[in-house]
Amino acid sequence: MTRMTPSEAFVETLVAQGVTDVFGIVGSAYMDALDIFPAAGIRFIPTVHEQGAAHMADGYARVSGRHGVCIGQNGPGITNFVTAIAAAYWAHSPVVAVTPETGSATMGLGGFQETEQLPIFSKITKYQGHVSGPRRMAELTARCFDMAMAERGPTQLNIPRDHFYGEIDVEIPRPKVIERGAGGEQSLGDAAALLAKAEFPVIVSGGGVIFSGGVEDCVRLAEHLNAPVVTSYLHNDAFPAKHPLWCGPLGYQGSKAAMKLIAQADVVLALGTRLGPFGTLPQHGVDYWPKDARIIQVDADHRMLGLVKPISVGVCGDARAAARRILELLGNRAMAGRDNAGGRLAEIKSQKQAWEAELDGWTHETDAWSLEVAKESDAMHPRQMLRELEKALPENAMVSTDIGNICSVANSYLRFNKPNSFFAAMSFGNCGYAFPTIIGAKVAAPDRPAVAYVGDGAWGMSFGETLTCVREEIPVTAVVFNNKQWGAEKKNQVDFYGTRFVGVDLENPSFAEIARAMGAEGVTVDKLGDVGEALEKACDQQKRDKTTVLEILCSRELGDPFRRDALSKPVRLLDKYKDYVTA
Ligand SMILES: Cc1ncc(C[n+]2csc(CCOP(=O)(O)OP(=O)(O)O)c2C)c(N)n1
Ligand SMILES: [Mg+2]
Repeated sequence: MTRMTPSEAFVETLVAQGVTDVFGIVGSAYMDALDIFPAAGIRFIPTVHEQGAAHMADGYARVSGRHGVCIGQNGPGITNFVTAIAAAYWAHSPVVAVTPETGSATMGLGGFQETEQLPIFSKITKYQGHVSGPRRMAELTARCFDMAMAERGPTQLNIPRDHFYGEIDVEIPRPKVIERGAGGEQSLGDAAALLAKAEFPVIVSGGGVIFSGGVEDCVRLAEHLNAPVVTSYLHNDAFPAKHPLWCGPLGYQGSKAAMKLIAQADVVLALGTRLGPFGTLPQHGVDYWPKDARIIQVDADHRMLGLVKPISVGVCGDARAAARRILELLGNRAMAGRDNAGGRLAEIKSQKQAWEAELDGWTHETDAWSLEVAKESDAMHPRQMLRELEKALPENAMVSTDIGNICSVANSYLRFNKPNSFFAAMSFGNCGYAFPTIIGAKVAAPDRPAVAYVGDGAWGMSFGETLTCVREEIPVTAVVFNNKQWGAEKKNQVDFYGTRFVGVDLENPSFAEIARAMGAEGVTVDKLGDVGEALEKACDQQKRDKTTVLEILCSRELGDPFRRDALSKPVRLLDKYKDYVTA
C-alpha cells in the first residue's frame, strides 16, 4: 500500500492501464487530476466539443485495439458525450468515459451543473463504475478499463468531484487480461461436421474477426473450405480485398457479388458477427439471405447467438480461436465442397467481374428525379467521384465514413487489405461521426494516412473539430461531399412524399474558405479529373502536419434510400391534408 491522493490514484491507474492520450474539455471537476497528467506522461487533447472527444476516443480505440479515454466537466460536459458513447457502443469500442459528477455532499439539491449521470448512460455502456468514496478510486477506475476490454464496449467511470481529494492508502491494480477461448468443443465439432458436408459454404467475416486479430485465420479457413467470403455491414476491412475469395460487403449499398453468392449457400459460417438486422436487409432489389441454409454463428457474446437469424449451431467464442479450432477439427476430413470447388471458384470470379463491370458502367443514378437534377448541374456525379477517390486512396489509409447518401454509396467503393482500416458510423448511424473519429484514429496511428468522408450536412455538425486538428497538430484529410442538401433524408421525400421538400435543402458557404480561415488547407474540387490528385496531395500534406478539407462539388442526384424497409406511402384522413399523399 502507498499513501497518495485519490487524484494520484486515478492518474496512476490510467498509467498502469497504458493510457497515453485522453480527449476532453477542461473542467474544474477534475482539474486536480488533470494538473498531473503531463507529469504522468499522459497527453490531454482538448477538443472543440465533448461529442468530438468521445468520437475521438472511439476512433483511437478502433484503430489501436487499446482503450480510448474521454473526460469532461460534470453536467453539460458529460451530457455532450451521449451520442458518441452510443455510437461507440454499437461499434464495440473499448472507450472509457470518465464522468466527474457534482459533489456527493450536495447531490440532489439542484446545485450547479448537476444531473444524475448514471441513468443517462445505463443503456449505452457495458459497465458503470461509481466511485462511492475516495478509497475506491483505483479499484473502480481499473474495473472500468478491464470491463471495457473484456466486454468490448464503452464503460462509464462516474466520480463525484469531491472524491478526487483526500489521502488514501492504495495498491494500484494491474490490468486484468482475460484470454478468450474458441468455444465449447461440442459446438465447434458440430460446426466442423456441418462445414465438412457443405456443398456451397460461405463465410461472413465480421467485426469480431477484426477485434480478435483473426483475419489471417479466417483466410486460412476460407482457403481450406474454398469458400467465398463476404464481409458484414461496414466491416469491409474484415477480409483482404485482394484475396481471390473476397467478395465484398453485405448490407446497404454493399456488393451485389457478395449478395448473389451468399444467396446460394447451403451452409453459412457467420464468424464474429451478430448478423445485425440492418446489415442483412434486402438490397439492390435482392432478398439475398439464404433462408434454407444451415447457419453456424460464432460470437464472443452469447446474447448475440441466434438473436436475429435462426441458427443451427451457435459457438460462444473468440472468432480467431474458433476459426483455428474449426480448421484443426477439419484436419484431413473429406470435404464435400472440395470436389465441386472449381465451379464455385468460377462462380466467385464471374460474380465479381459482373459487379465490377456494373460499377464501372454505373456512372450516375438513373431514377427520374436524379436524371433531372443532374441535367441542370455541372457538378460531379457522386459515383464517378467515389471511384476516383477509391483509386487514389493510399494502400495503408484509414478511412472513416459518415451517415448520408454519398457516404453510404461509398460502401461499394471502399476495399481494404488490412484490418483496422475502416471506421464507419456503424449501426448507430449518427451524422457527425466520421470526422472526429478519424482524428482520434490519427492520434493512435500517426504514420497512417487518415481520411474522413463526410456529407455537407454532417460536416456542419462536425467541422468545428478542424480547430482541434490545427491546434493540436493532428493532420487529417476531410473529404466533404457538397451536394447542398441533407441528401439521404431528401431521398425519402423524393420516393415517398411526392418531392415535397421540407428541411432538406442546404445553402452552404465555401467550406474550403472556412477551412483556410481555421488554419487548415481548403481546396474546392469541381472537376472529376482533379479528384484523385487532390486526395493524394492532401494525404501527402499530412506528413507536413497539414489538415486539408477537400470540398467536392457533387450533383444532387441520390442513390437508393436507407430505410425502404421502414417507410410507407403517406395516408391522410383529414380534409385539410388531403393533397399530402403520393401521386
Ligand atoms: C445526428 C443525426 N441527425 C439526423 C440524422 C438523420 N439523417 C440521416 S442521413 C441524413 C442526411 C445526411 O446529409 P449529408 O451529410 O449532407 O449527406 P448526403 O446524404 O447529402 O450525402 C440525416 C439528416 C442522423 N442520422 N443523425
Ligand atoms: Mg449532403
